[in-house]
Amino acid sequence: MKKNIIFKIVMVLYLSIVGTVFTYAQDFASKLHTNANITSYSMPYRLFIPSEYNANTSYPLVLFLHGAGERGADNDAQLNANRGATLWAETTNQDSYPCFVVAPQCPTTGKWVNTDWSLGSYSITDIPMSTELKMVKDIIDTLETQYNIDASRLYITGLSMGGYGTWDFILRYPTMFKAAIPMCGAGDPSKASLISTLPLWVFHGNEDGAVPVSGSRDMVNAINALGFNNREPFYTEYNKDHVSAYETALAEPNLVSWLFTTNPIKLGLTDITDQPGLISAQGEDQPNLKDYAFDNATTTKWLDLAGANPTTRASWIQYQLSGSSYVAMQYTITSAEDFSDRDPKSWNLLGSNDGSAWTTLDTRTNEVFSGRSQKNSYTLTNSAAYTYYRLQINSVNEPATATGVQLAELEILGIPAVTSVNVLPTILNLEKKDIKQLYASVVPSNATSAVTWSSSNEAVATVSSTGLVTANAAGNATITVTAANNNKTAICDVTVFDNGITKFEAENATMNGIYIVRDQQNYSGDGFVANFGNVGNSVQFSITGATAGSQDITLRYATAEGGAIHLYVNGTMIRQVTLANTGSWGGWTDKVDNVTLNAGNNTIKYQKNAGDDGHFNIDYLSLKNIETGIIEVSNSDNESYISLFPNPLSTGSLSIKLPEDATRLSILDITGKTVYQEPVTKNEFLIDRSVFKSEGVYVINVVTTKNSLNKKVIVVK
Ligand SMILES: [Ca+2]
Ligand SMILES: [Ca+2]
Ligand SMILES: [Ca+2]
Repeated sequence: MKKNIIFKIVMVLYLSIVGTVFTYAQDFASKLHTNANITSYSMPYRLFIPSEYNANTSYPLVLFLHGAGERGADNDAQLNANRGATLWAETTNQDSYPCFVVAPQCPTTGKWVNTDWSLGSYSITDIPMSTELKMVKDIIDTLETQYNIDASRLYITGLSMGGYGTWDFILRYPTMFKAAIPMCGAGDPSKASLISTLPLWVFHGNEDGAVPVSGSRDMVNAINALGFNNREPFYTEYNKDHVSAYETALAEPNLVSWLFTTNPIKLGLTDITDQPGLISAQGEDQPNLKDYAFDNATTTKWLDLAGANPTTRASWIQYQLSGSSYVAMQYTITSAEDFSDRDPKSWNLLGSNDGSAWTTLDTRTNEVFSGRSQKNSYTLTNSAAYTYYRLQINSVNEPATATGVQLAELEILGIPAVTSVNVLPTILNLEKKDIKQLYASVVPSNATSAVTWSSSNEAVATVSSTGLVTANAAGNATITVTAANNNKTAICDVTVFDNGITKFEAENATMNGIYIVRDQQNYSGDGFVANFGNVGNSVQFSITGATAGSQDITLRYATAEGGAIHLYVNGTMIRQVTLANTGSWGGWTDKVDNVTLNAGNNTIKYQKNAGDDGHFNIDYLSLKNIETGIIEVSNSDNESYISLFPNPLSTGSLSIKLPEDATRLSILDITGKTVYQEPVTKNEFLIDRSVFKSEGVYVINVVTTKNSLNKKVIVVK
């Protein structure tokens, strides 16, 4: 893991020295912005001015917000770490889309958004706009007074910490930018309606270990929940880690042209007949051709005289989509401006995917158009997608007098079909009682759809309505997620083991100098920990309910280089442990050690000491003989910082108040398994009793910026 990162940094530096990035960086003027009304420091920024700049022409402007690693005062790192700023200044792109590019640099002490970027979604109400972002806005406002910049064509993009900055900026100033590209960041989903019509192309990697992918998913889901938004593209999720994801996004071939040509989003259903397609009809009569049924003008019409059935004037007209299929949900017919006897009266709306096998979507008889150029609307109950839609007209209004059938417009309204559903992960290996969150996403991402979850074997594993899997007993089960739109499914194969072990996940342990990563496959729980490069870096497991005496402890780890680390039990150094090369950073292997434990609470720590070498990914520590009937977790000394009410909990919900610097709330059952966890975005929680599956003692664990606090709650059912 660590090694991968180092390699990547070396690659980026190499490219920036010999590649094109550096060349364009030279074309950016180095500037310093001061505004004592906002802050006392001056903010460095780089400014690219279009080479053919002419003050009589107005130009668009692209603002780029860099990531945390490029903070500082050198006014250089934000240009050279990646193509986030320089992409827009590259000659080929300037030739097509001349624009200003602004790349401010955040001081090392600041953030674009004052939230911990490992936490994902946050509240813009709770977290005021940062001084740094205020300075950025002031830079843009000032540049607009100095150059001929088109205020209606301001664009914003940013990655990582700058992805947060991008969401924050557009949520606080929803009409300032014409379009935005937030990469690998997070925002405030509760405010999604503010940007419901803003064109967005959102990027994230689902192996992101720095900013959780939930940050982008939460925003995308919140925007989709507002209704059919007709965005395409909208959200691109790669099977990649943090850095690879935004580097891949910056290399998307259509990214630049998309930004400069996208227009405000039209909310609501799409008229399928406005998408590219082929029109056909049973017949048509000059000059009232079939195309005039789809030209969005009620003054023009399609008329079928010769082709119509002479008795009923029955006929048909059809629209075949050239591109992907749509789910029709509504349609409208507008009567022509003359000859009411030619109006359609009875018809079927048909759908097909091959033009020969047709499904009836709707049947109408004795419909009346109350006037000329009258639009009637009809709702469908349909979730299937089709590429062919045909209006089969069975009779006209007055067949006795009508010389044909005609209509002014046919609209078929719907949403893009879900073409596939993805579930992550696709394979789950769980120990009995493990709980694991599954994630579903639909393709294309603007094809909004409700999803449902089911298990093939609930005795082995159950799944909640939100995709939370609980392992109940040894065996196999298949979890299926189904998208209502077009009925597409995806599966996750679950294998549950019952080895009588209790897992203590490294990502829930106390960390010193290390961090949570998710960029390898097949880890247990919510991730693993890495960065054991420095002396003193450690992971410490709090073991509850241990049996006294000699015990085997099993560390699950992976390393592509091998090395050694020191093992401590209850603060005492036991021995140096060799962790052999497992062949790759995701080559998970068990390392068994024998130690002596006390009854009840123990700490087991793996720490990098002088003389140890190598980097490791550590997934979890597992033990047998963990007592499940007793819990001996001590309340933390400063337990008063966690306030629980009522305790014991017999009815209602549990009220939890946390210290101001809390970052994560977890609830563990008597075996030490996490039954509930969420990042702390507020300091008061109401936990529903359903979280506590059975009667007994539970531990409320709170991670703060300084330490990890525990407090027990007794649940009486
Ligand atoms: Ca139309
Ligand atoms: Ca027309
Ligand atoms: Ca783990």
